[in-house]
Amino acid sequence: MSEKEDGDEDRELLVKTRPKTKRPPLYKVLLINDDYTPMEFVVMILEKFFGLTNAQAFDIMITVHKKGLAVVGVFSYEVAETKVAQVMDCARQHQHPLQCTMEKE
Ligand code: TYC
Repeated sequence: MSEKEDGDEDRELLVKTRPKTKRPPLYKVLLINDDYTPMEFVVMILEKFFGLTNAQAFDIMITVHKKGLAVVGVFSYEVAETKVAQVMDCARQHQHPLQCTMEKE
C-alpha cells in the first residue's frame, strides 16, 4: 500500500464522522408577580441570588410588576434549580408569597 492511499483513508474518516455531542438543555428562571411581596424585597432577592446590580434588579422587578412575570436568567438545570430553591426558601422565611419557577428554554 502506498503512503498516499493510507493517509487519504484516514482523512476521509475524520471528515465524515461528526462527533455526537449534544449541548445540555438550558432553563429559564421566571419570577411571578403577586400583590403582597414588597418591591424592595424582590430587588434584594435579585441582587443577592442573581448577582444583578440595583438598577438591573429594579428593572426586572418593575417588568414583573407590570407584565406579570419575567425571565431573570438562563442556566443549566442544576443552577436553575438551586436559584429557584434559594428564592423560594428566602421568600418563605420572610413570609412573602413570592413565586419563582423554571422552564426549559
Ligand atoms: N407587585 C408587587 C407590589 O406591588 C411587587 C412584586 C414585584 C411582587 C415582582 C412580586 O415577582 C414580584 N408590591
